[in-house]
Amino acid sequence: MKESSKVQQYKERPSDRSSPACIFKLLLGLKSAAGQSRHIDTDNGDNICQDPLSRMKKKLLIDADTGVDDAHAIMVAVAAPDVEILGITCCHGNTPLENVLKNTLRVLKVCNRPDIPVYRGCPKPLLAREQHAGGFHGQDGLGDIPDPNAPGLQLLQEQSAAEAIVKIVKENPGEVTLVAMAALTNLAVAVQLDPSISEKLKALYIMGGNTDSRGNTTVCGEFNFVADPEAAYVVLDRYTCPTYIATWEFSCRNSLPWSFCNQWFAQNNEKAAFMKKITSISMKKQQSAEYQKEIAAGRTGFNTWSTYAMAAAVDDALITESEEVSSASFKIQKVESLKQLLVLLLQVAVTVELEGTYTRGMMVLDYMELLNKKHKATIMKKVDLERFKQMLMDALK
Ligand SMILES: [Ca+2]
Repeated sequence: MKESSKVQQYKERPSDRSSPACIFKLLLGLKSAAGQSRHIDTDNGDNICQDPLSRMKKKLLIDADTGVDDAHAIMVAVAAPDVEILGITCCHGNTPLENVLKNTLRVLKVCNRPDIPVYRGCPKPLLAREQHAGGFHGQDGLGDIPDPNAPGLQLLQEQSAAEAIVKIVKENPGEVTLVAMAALTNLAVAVQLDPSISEKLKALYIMGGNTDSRGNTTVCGEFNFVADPEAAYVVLDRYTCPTYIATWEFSCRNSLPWSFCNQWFAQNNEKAAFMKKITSISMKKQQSAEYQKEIAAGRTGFNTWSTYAMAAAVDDALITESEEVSSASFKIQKVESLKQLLVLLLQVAVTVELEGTYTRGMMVLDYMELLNKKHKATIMKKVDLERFKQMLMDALK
Protein backbone atom coordinates (compact mmCIF):
# COMPACT_ATOMS: atom_id res chain seq x y z
CA MET A 1 0.00 0.00 0.00
CA LYS A 2 1.42 3.31 -1.04
CA GLU A 3 1.84 5.78 1.76
CA SER A 4 0.70 9.24 0.95
CA SER A 5 0.02 12.41 2.80
CA LYS A 6 -1.92 14.29 0.18
CA VAL A 7 -3.51 17.29 1.74
CA GLN A 8 -7.08 18.42 1.16
CA GLN A 9 -7.82 22.11 1.02
CA TYR A 10 -11.07 23.72 2.00
CA LYS A 11 -12.09 27.32 1.80
CA GLU A 12 -12.35 29.29 4.98
CA ARG A 13 -15.48 31.38 5.39
CA PRO A 14 -14.22 34.97 5.23
CA SER A 15 -16.43 36.03 8.09
CA ASP A 16 -14.68 33.55 10.36
CA ARG A 17 -11.21 34.85 9.69
CA SER A 18 -11.04 37.45 12.37
CA SER A 19 -12.63 35.24 15.00
CA PRO A 20 -10.95 33.36 17.86
CA ALA A 21 -11.84 30.17 16.00
CA CYS A 22 -9.85 31.44 13.03
CA ILE A 23 -6.82 32.10 15.20
CA PHE A 24 -7.14 28.62 16.68
CA LYS A 25 -7.30 27.11 13.20
CA LEU A 26 -4.25 29.07 12.14
CA LEU A 27 -2.37 27.67 15.10
CA LEU A 28 -3.43 24.19 14.01
CA GLY A 29 -2.21 25.06 10.52
CA LEU A 30 1.22 25.99 11.89
CA LYS A 31 1.24 22.65 13.67
CA SER A 32 0.45 20.88 10.43
CA ALA A 33 3.38 22.60 8.77
CA ALA A 34 5.56 20.86 11.32
CA GLY A 35 4.88 17.47 9.77
CA GLN A 36 1.25 16.52 10.40
CA SER A 37 -0.87 15.41 7.45
CA ARG A 38 -3.34 18.20 8.13
CA HIS A 39 -3.82 21.49 6.46
CA ILE A 40 -5.62 24.77 6.87
CA ASP A 41 -6.30 26.62 3.65
CA THR A 42 -4.45 29.89 3.70
CA ASP A 43 -5.56 31.25 0.34
CA ASN A 44 -1.86 31.38 -0.46
CA GLY A 45 -1.37 33.62 2.50
CA ASP A 46 -3.09 36.63 0.96
CA ASN A 47 -6.45 36.59 2.51
CA ILE A 48 -6.42 35.40 6.08
CA CYS A 49 -8.53 36.97 8.83
CA GLN A 50 -9.63 39.83 6.68
CA ASP A 51 -11.48 42.85 7.87
CA PRO A 52 -15.10 41.76 8.23
CA LEU A 53 -16.10 44.60 5.91
CA SER A 54 -14.47 42.77 3.04
CA ARG A 55 -16.35 39.53 3.58
CA MET A 56 -18.27 38.18 0.62
CA LYS A 57 -21.44 36.16 0.69
CA LYS A 58 -21.29 32.59 -0.56
CA LYS A 59 -23.05 32.37 -3.91
CA LEU A 60 -25.48 29.46 -4.19
CA LEU A 61 -27.34 28.27 -7.26
CA ILE A 62 -30.03 25.68 -6.48
CA ASP A 63 -31.53 23.05 -8.78
CA ALA A 64 -34.70 21.60 -7.28
CA ASP A 65 -37.80 19.47 -7.85
CA THR A 66 -39.66 20.97 -4.89
CA GLY A 67 -40.77 18.44 -3.19
CA VAL A 68 -41.08 18.46 0.59
CA ASP A 69 -37.42 17.93 1.40
CA ASP A 70 -36.36 20.43 -1.25
CA ALA A 71 -38.68 22.94 0.42
CA HIS A 72 -36.89 22.26 3.71
CA ALA A 73 -33.53 22.70 1.98
CA ILE A 74 -34.50 25.97 0.28
CA MET A 75 -35.66 27.36 3.62
CA VAL A 76 -32.33 26.38 5.21
CA ALA A 77 -30.47 28.19 2.44
CA VAL A 78 -32.63 31.30 2.64
CA ALA A 79 -32.10 31.49 6.41
CA ALA A 80 -28.35 30.95 6.24
CA PRO A 81 -26.21 33.99 7.04
CA ASP A 82 -23.54 34.93 4.50
CA VAL A 83 -25.36 33.13 1.68
CA GLU A 84 -26.66 34.74 -1.51
CA ILE A 85 -29.04 32.62 -3.61
CA LEU A 86 -28.44 33.55 -7.24
CA GLY A 87 -31.39 31.55 -8.51
CA ILE A 88 -33.42 28.36 -8.32
CA THR A 89 -33.65 26.23 -11.44
CA CYS A 90 -36.55 23.78 -11.51
CA CYS A 91 -36.56 20.24 -12.88
CA HIS A 92 -39.05 17.39 -13.21
CA GLY A 93 -38.80 14.88 -10.40
CA ASN A 94 -40.72 14.33 -7.20
CA THR A 95 -43.69 15.96 -8.92
CA PRO A 96 -44.36 17.17 -12.50
CA LEU A 97 -42.50 20.32 -13.51
CA GLU A 98 -45.56 22.58 -13.37
CA ASN A 99 -46.00 21.65 -9.69
CA VAL A 100 -42.29 22.13 -9.02
CA LEU A 101 -42.49 25.67 -10.36
CA LYS A 102 -45.57 26.53 -8.29
CA ASN A 103 -44.12 24.90 -5.17
CA THR A 104 -40.82 26.74 -5.45
CA LEU A 105 -42.63 30.08 -5.72
CA ARG A 106 -44.79 29.13 -2.72
CA VAL A 107 -41.74 28.36 -0.58
CA LEU A 108 -40.14 31.66 -1.53
CA LYS A 109 -43.40 33.45 -0.67
CA VAL A 110 -43.40 31.94 2.82
CA CYS A 111 -39.78 33.03 3.18
CA ASN A 112 -40.71 36.50 1.96
CA ARG A 113 -38.08 36.21 -0.77
CA PRO A 114 -39.98 36.63 -4.06
CA ASP A 115 -36.90 38.42 -5.40
CA ILE A 116 -34.99 35.15 -5.87
CA PRO A 117 -35.18 34.29 -9.58
CA VAL A 118 -36.87 30.99 -10.49
CA TYR A 119 -36.26 29.28 -13.83
CA ARG A 120 -38.26 26.67 -15.75
CA GLY A 121 -36.16 23.59 -16.49
CA CYS A 122 -36.55 20.25 -18.21
CA PRO A 123 -40.02 18.65 -17.98
CA LYS A 124 -38.77 15.15 -18.79
CA PRO A 125 -35.65 12.98 -18.41
CA LEU A 126 -33.17 12.69 -21.28
CA LEU A 127 -34.15 9.10 -22.13
CA ALA A 128 -35.78 7.47 -19.12
CA ARG A 129 -39.46 7.07 -18.46
CA GLU A 130 -40.86 10.03 -16.55
CA GLN A 131 -41.71 9.21 -12.94
CA HIS A 132 -42.72 11.06 -9.81
CA ALA A 133 -43.09 10.42 -6.07
CA GLY A 134 -46.57 11.72 -5.28
CA GLY A 135 -47.12 9.00 -2.70
CA PHE A 136 -44.37 10.47 -0.60
CA HIS A 137 -44.65 14.20 -1.24
CA GLY A 138 -48.35 14.54 -2.03
CA GLN A 139 -49.80 14.60 -5.53
CA ASP A 140 -48.98 18.30 -5.79
CA GLY A 141 -45.49 17.59 -4.42
CA LEU A 142 -46.05 19.73 -1.36
CA GLY A 143 -48.32 17.80 0.98
CA ASP A 144 -51.58 18.45 -0.93
CA ILE A 145 -52.28 21.57 1.12
CA PRO A 146 -53.12 24.08 -1.62
CA ASP A 147 -52.68 27.81 -1.13
CA PRO A 148 -55.45 29.79 -2.86
CA ASN A 149 -53.16 32.82 -2.85
CA ALA A 150 -50.15 31.03 -4.30
CA PRO A 151 -47.95 33.12 -6.59
CA GLY A 152 -48.56 32.73 -10.32
CA LEU A 153 -46.12 31.42 -12.87
CA GLN A 154 -45.85 34.87 -14.43
CA LEU A 155 -43.11 35.41 -11.84
CA LEU A 156 -40.83 32.93 -13.60
CA GLN A 157 -37.80 34.17 -15.46
CA GLU A 158 -37.88 33.93 -19.26
CA GLN A 159 -34.56 32.15 -19.55
CA SER A 160 -34.52 28.36 -19.34
CA ALA A 161 -32.90 26.61 -16.38
CA ALA A 162 -29.97 25.22 -18.36
CA GLU A 163 -29.29 28.61 -19.96
CA ALA A 164 -29.49 30.27 -16.56
CA ILE A 165 -27.00 27.79 -15.05
CA VAL A 166 -24.52 28.56 -17.85
CA LYS A 167 -25.03 32.33 -17.60
CA ILE A 168 -24.81 32.53 -13.82
CA VAL A 169 -21.73 30.31 -13.59
CA LYS A 170 -19.93 32.21 -16.35
CA GLU A 171 -20.75 35.57 -14.77
CA ASN A 172 -19.31 34.37 -11.44
CA PRO A 173 -16.36 32.15 -12.37
CA GLY A 174 -14.98 30.16 -9.46
CA GLU A 175 -17.60 31.54 -7.07
CA VAL A 176 -20.80 29.56 -7.55
CA THR A 177 -21.71 26.54 -5.44
CA LEU A 178 -24.36 24.52 -7.26
CA VAL A 179 -26.67 22.42 -5.10
CA ALA A 180 -28.45 19.73 -7.14
CA MET A 181 -31.45 18.23 -5.35
CA ALA A 182 -33.41 16.74 -8.27
CA ALA A 183 -32.89 14.50 -11.25
CA LEU A 184 -29.77 15.85 -12.93
CA THR A 185 -31.38 16.66 -16.29
CA ASN A 186 -30.89 20.44 -16.10
CA LEU A 187 -27.24 20.04 -15.15
CA ALA A 188 -26.63 17.57 -17.98
CA VAL A 189 -28.17 19.93 -20.53
CA ALA A 190 -26.25 22.90 -19.13
CA VAL A 191 -22.86 21.20 -19.43
CA GLN A 192 -23.75 20.15 -22.95
CA LEU A 193 -24.55 23.79 -23.78
CA ASP A 194 -21.25 24.97 -22.34
CA PRO A 195 -18.71 22.39 -21.13
CA SER A 196 -16.58 25.11 -19.53
CA ILE A 197 -19.01 25.53 -16.64
CA SER A 198 -17.84 22.25 -15.10
CA GLU A 199 -14.55 23.82 -14.09
CA LYS A 200 -15.90 27.32 -13.49
CA LEU A 201 -18.03 26.11 -10.57
CA LYS A 202 -16.60 26.48 -7.09
CA ALA A 203 -18.29 23.23 -6.03
CA LEU A 204 -21.17 20.90 -6.80
CA TYR A 205 -23.29 19.31 -4.07
CA ILE A 206 -25.61 16.48 -5.12
CA MET A 207 -28.35 14.68 -3.26
CA GLY A 208 -28.56 11.37 -5.03
CA GLY A 209 -27.13 7.97 -5.70
CA ASN A 210 -26.30 5.20 -3.31
CA THR A 211 -23.23 3.51 -1.91
CA ASP A 212 -24.45 0.13 -0.70
CA SER A 213 -26.62 -0.85 -3.68
CA ARG A 214 -29.74 -0.11 -1.61
CA GLY A 215 -32.57 1.50 -3.50
CA ASN A 216 -35.61 3.56 -2.60
CA THR A 217 -37.23 3.56 -6.05
CA THR A 218 -35.89 0.40 -7.64
CA VAL A 219 -34.11 -2.49 -5.93
CA CYS A 220 -30.75 -0.78 -6.38
CA GLY A 221 -31.69 2.75 -7.38
CA GLU A 222 -32.14 6.04 -5.54
CA PHE A 223 -34.90 8.29 -6.93
CA ASN A 224 -32.90 11.23 -8.32
CA PHE A 225 -30.50 8.97 -10.23
CA VAL A 226 -33.20 6.55 -11.38
CA ALA A 227 -35.37 9.47 -12.53
CA ASP A 228 -32.71 10.27 -15.13
CA PRO A 229 -29.79 7.81 -15.16
CA GLU A 230 -28.28 9.23 -18.36
CA ALA A 231 -28.22 12.73 -16.87
CA ALA A 232 -26.60 11.42 -13.68
CA TYR A 233 -23.98 9.66 -15.79
CA VAL A 234 -23.24 12.83 -17.76
CA VAL A 235 -22.94 14.95 -14.62
CA LEU A 236 -20.61 12.54 -12.80
CA ASP A 237 -18.56 12.25 -15.98
CA ARG A 238 -18.37 15.87 -17.10
CA TYR A 239 -18.42 18.07 -14.01
CA THR A 240 -14.82 18.28 -12.83
CA CYS A 241 -15.25 20.79 -10.02
CA PRO A 242 -15.07 19.58 -6.39
CA THR A 243 -18.13 17.33 -6.10
CA TYR A 244 -19.83 16.28 -2.86
CA ILE A 245 -22.55 13.63 -2.81
CA ALA A 246 -25.18 13.09 -0.12
CA THR A 247 -26.35 9.57 -0.94
CA TRP A 248 -29.51 7.72 0.05
CA GLU A 249 -27.79 5.55 2.65
CA PHE A 250 -25.98 8.56 4.11
CA SER A 251 -29.29 10.30 4.69
CA CYS A 252 -30.77 7.17 6.27
CA ARG A 253 -27.88 6.80 8.68
CA ASN A 254 -28.26 10.42 9.73
CA SER A 255 -32.03 10.61 10.06
CA LEU A 256 -33.56 12.88 12.70
CA PRO A 257 -35.28 11.69 15.88
CA TRP A 258 -39.07 12.00 15.69
CA SER A 259 -38.97 14.06 18.87
CA PHE A 260 -36.99 16.72 16.99
CA CYS A 261 -39.82 17.16 14.50
CA ASN A 262 -42.16 18.13 17.33
CA GLN A 263 -39.72 20.80 18.49
CA TRP A 264 -39.15 21.92 14.91
CA PHE A 265 -42.81 22.48 14.16
CA ALA A 266 -43.60 23.96 17.57
CA GLN A 267 -42.12 27.34 16.71
CA ASN A 268 -45.05 29.69 16.68
CA ASN A 269 -44.85 31.39 13.29
CA GLU A 270 -46.00 31.14 9.67
CA LYS A 271 -42.92 29.27 8.48
CA ALA A 272 -43.29 26.54 11.10
CA ALA A 273 -47.01 26.16 10.36
CA PHE A 274 -46.24 25.87 6.64
CA MET A 275 -43.49 23.34 7.30
CA LYS A 276 -45.75 21.21 9.49
CA LYS A 277 -48.53 21.18 6.90
CA ILE A 278 -46.41 20.31 3.88
CA THR A 279 -44.44 17.63 5.79
CA SER A 280 -47.43 15.75 7.21
CA ILE A 281 -47.85 13.19 4.39
CA SER A 282 -44.12 12.60 4.16
CA MET A 283 -43.84 12.01 7.90
CA LYS A 284 -46.70 9.49 7.93
CA LYS A 285 -45.13 7.69 4.99
CA GLN A 286 -41.78 7.54 6.74
CA GLN A 287 -43.42 6.00 9.80
CA SER A 288 -44.97 3.19 7.74
CA ALA A 289 -43.74 -0.40 7.74
CA GLU A 290 -43.27 -0.15 3.98
CA TYR A 291 -40.76 2.66 4.38
CA GLN A 292 -38.83 0.78 7.04
CA LYS A 293 -37.87 -1.72 4.33
CA GLU A 294 -36.26 1.10 2.37
CA ILE A 295 -34.08 2.32 5.19
CA ALA A 296 -30.56 1.14 4.60
CA ALA A 297 -28.84 0.25 7.85
CA GLY A 298 -30.32 3.42 9.17
CA ARG A 299 -32.34 4.16 12.22
CA THR A 300 -35.95 5.03 12.63
CA GLY A 301 -36.45 8.72 12.28
CA PHE A 302 -37.29 11.58 9.94
CA ASN A 303 -35.25 11.95 6.79
CA THR A 304 -35.10 15.24 4.86
CA TRP A 305 -32.89 13.93 2.07
CA SER A 306 -31.92 17.03 0.08
CA THR A 307 -31.37 19.13 3.15
CA TYR A 308 -28.18 17.22 3.99
CA ALA A 309 -26.63 18.28 0.68
CA MET A 310 -27.83 21.84 1.17
CA ALA A 311 -26.58 22.05 4.75
CA ALA A 312 -23.16 20.82 3.70
CA ALA A 313 -23.05 23.36 0.88
CA VAL A 314 -24.08 26.21 3.16
CA ASP A 315 -21.71 25.15 5.91
CA ASP A 316 -18.73 23.82 3.98
CA ALA A 317 -16.47 26.35 5.66
CA LEU A 318 -16.73 24.07 8.65
CA ILE A 319 -14.80 21.41 6.78
CA THR A 320 -11.52 23.05 7.67
CA GLU A 321 -9.23 20.09 8.10
CA SER A 322 -8.83 16.63 6.74
CA GLU A 323 -6.67 13.68 7.53
CA GLU A 324 -5.94 10.88 5.13
CA VAL A 325 -6.19 7.54 6.84
CA SER A 326 -6.08 5.31 3.78
CA SER A 327 -4.21 5.90 0.57
CA ALA A 328 -4.76 2.95 -1.70
CA SER A 329 -7.27 3.58 -4.46
CA PHE A 330 -9.46 5.84 -2.40
CA LYS A 331 -9.22 8.08 0.60
CA ILE A 332 -11.20 8.33 3.78
CA GLN A 333 -10.94 11.66 5.53
CA LYS A 334 -11.72 12.44 9.09
CA VAL A 335 -12.83 16.01 9.25
CA GLU A 336 -11.93 17.78 12.42
CA SER A 337 -12.91 21.27 13.41
CA LEU A 338 -14.34 23.15 16.33
CA LYS A 339 -17.77 23.01 14.77
CA GLN A 340 -18.00 20.13 12.37
CA LEU A 341 -20.95 19.36 10.16
CA LEU A 342 -19.56 16.55 8.08
CA VAL A 343 -17.31 14.41 10.17
CA LEU A 344 -16.35 11.65 7.78
CA LEU A 345 -15.89 11.72 4.04
CA LEU A 346 -14.83 9.26 1.37
CA GLN A 347 -13.19 10.20 -1.94
CA VAL A 348 -13.67 7.86 -4.87
CA ALA A 349 -14.41 7.96 -8.61
CA VAL A 350 -18.08 7.38 -9.34
CA THR A 351 -20.33 6.65 -12.27
CA VAL A 352 -23.82 5.29 -12.94
CA GLU A 353 -25.06 1.94 -14.24
CA LEU A 354 -27.12 2.52 -17.39
CA GLU A 355 -27.87 -0.97 -18.67
CA GLY A 356 -28.45 -3.36 -15.76
CA THR A 357 -31.75 -5.19 -15.59
CA TYR A 358 -31.96 -4.62 -11.85
CA THR A 359 -29.29 -1.98 -11.34
CA ARG A 360 -30.02 0.76 -13.88
CA GLY A 361 -29.53 4.09 -12.14
CA MET A 362 -27.37 2.66 -9.36
CA MET A 363 -24.29 4.69 -8.47
CA VAL A 364 -21.06 2.77 -9.00
CA LEU A 365 -18.03 3.44 -6.79
CA ASP A 366 -14.73 2.64 -8.46
CA TYR A 367 -12.62 1.54 -5.48
CA MET A 368 -10.22 -0.39 -7.74
CA GLU A 369 -9.69 2.57 -10.12
CA LEU A 370 -10.53 0.40 -13.10
CA LEU A 371 -12.36 3.31 -14.76
CA ASN A 372 -9.18 5.42 -14.80
CA LYS A 373 -11.13 8.54 -13.87
CA LYS A 374 -8.98 11.39 -12.59
CA HIS A 375 -11.90 13.16 -10.98
CA LYS A 376 -12.90 11.89 -7.57
CA ALA A 377 -16.16 12.74 -5.87
CA THR A 378 -16.42 13.17 -2.14
CA ILE A 379 -19.02 10.90 -0.58
CA MET A 380 -20.51 12.21 2.66
CA LYS A 381 -20.53 9.64 5.44
CA LYS A 382 -21.57 11.26 8.67
CA VAL A 383 -23.04 14.54 9.80
CA ASP A 384 -22.95 16.42 13.09
CA LEU A 385 -26.63 15.90 13.83
CA GLU A 386 -26.86 18.54 16.57
CA ARG A 387 -25.51 21.21 14.24
CA PHE A 388 -27.80 20.01 11.47
CA LYS A 389 -30.79 20.28 13.82
CA GLN A 390 -29.81 23.83 14.68
CA MET A 391 -29.74 24.79 11.00
CA LEU A 392 -33.24 23.35 10.59
CA MET A 393 -34.49 25.24 13.64
CA ASP A 394 -32.96 28.47 12.34
CA ALA A 395 -34.68 27.96 8.99
CA LEU A 396 -38.07 28.53 10.64
CA LYS A 397 -37.20 31.62 12.67
CA1 LIG B 1 -35.46 16.68 -4.54
